[in-house]
Parts: sequence; structure tokens; C-alpha cells
Amino acid sequence: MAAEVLSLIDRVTYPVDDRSGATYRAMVDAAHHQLTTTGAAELSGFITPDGVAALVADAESLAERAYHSVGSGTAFLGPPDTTVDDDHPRARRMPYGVRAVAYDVIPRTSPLRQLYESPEVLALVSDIVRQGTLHPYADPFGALNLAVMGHGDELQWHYDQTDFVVSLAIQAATEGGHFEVVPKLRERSDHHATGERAVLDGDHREVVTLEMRPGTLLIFGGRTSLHRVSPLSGERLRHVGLLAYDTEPDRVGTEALRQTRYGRTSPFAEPPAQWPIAAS
Ligand SMILES: O=C(O)CCC(=O)C(=O)O
Ligand SMILES: [Fe+2]
Repeated sequence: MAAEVLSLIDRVTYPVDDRSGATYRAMVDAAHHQLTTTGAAELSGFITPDGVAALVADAESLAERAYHSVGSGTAFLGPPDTTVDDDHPRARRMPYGVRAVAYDVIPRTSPLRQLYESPEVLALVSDIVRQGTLHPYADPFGALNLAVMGHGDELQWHYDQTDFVVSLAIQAATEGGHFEVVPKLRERSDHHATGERAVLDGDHREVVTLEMRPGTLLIFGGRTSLHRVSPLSGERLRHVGLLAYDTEPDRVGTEALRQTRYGRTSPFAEPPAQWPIAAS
């Protein structure tokens, strides 16, 4: 099984099965440097074209397991700050619409799940991030998500609550759905949130679009770089795998977050074979 999933990876450029080799060392050094200087390490072509085809087929079959949440959120996540004006970036609410397939409903045979669970991918992320021993995130919903976005969906400008996020681009939308970033904006932020306000008001001069071509593995420092997924349109779904790791072995998310993002709070013990679940 493990050997099979590694065949999805371009191991000439990313020899994850030869960690002591010179190619691997140079590759992770370059990615670590890119992450610390720009806030993002882009491993383009990480997945081979055949591997992308397998991930697309898998994602299309998993899409019906997604929970669609629509609402409004702030840039700093968490509840709006009530001590500032409604218009302040700490208080302003912006619309989002996203669909998430939770880890507990992703079958063990899914190539996305097998990539997430492979020791080689965990080692690769650890070797690039360099924040001590990393563990797969212990949350039964949030450890691995397939984020599915379709016509009318978007994800508002925000900072993440974790230091880094690993995403795997699987399929691009027909139109829009771009991953837009203001690198390291938070490091320049003042208490008026001047920089954030400009971006929220539509000043995109400092916005860069990360390409997220299918097959790209992106390691992103989302706590310091303001980012969003721009509004989508068209028939084709945007598919991105979100692979979560933590420096602590047993941290989990809150019940409130489970309810908003996945529409339920108790995980399945084993991924359901059929969907929708037959009423019992
Ligand atoms: O879908 C993506 O590319 C990134 C999503 C994101 O920013 C998040 O889940 O925090
Ligand atoms: Fe994010």
C-alpha cells in the first residue's frame, strides 16, 4: 500500500524515499528558505500527471460527502472584536461559502488519505518546516480535509489559527477560486490594522496569487500572511486537500468548530462504505 501511494509522487524531483540523498537535502533546504523568506513553500509538480488524475477521480467521488457551510467570518477568525468600530478589520464580517469533506468520512482506500498517512510525506513536511517533531493532527474531523468549492463559493480574507497549513492542489475551478496572499502582512500590522483595512477595502497592490496548479504541494505560513480564496464561478469544482499536522501529539479542535464546519460533532468510528448513509 505505502509503496503504491509513493508512485503518485514525482520522486525524481522530490525523492521522499531517499532522505539522506543530496537531491532531497537540497530540495528541502530550498523549500525551507522559501517558506521563511516569503511565507510559502511551493512544491510544484509534486504529484505526477497520472497521480493528479487519480486524485481528481477520488475527489469527484468524495465531493458528495462534503458539508456546505455558508456564513460570515472575520479576518482574525474568532468572534468580532466589540471594542472597535464595526468597520474595523477586527470586527468586519465577510461572507464565505465552503464545502469540507472531513477526515472521518474519507475511505482508507482514498489516495489522498494514503498520501496524508504516509510516513514519507510527514517526514518531508517536518524537514521543510523545522519546528521539531510533527504529528498528524489528532482531530478526527480536521486532520485531513478535502475542500470542495463550487459556483458562488469563496473564503474570506483571513489569518489561520495554526502556524502552517499544507495543501495539495487537485483541480482548479472553471473561473476564480484563486489563492490570494499578502505575504507576512501581520508582521507589519499596527493596532488600527491599517494594512488589513486597505486589502479588505479592495487595495490589491500587495496581493500575490499563488498558482496552485494541480499537483502542487504548498506549505503555507497562514498565521502571518493574510489570504483568501477568491469567488468562484462555473461548473468545475475546485478541489484542494488540506493536510494538518501539529507539534503536539493529541490536540483536537473545538465542538463549535466541528458544528460550523462539518455540521456534526461525533465522528464515525470507520469511514462509511456508502453515501448517503442509509437511515437506520
Ligand atoms: O482552500 C485553500 O486553498 C486554502 C483554505 C484556507 O485558507 C483555510 O482553510 O484556512
Ligand atoms: Fe486559511
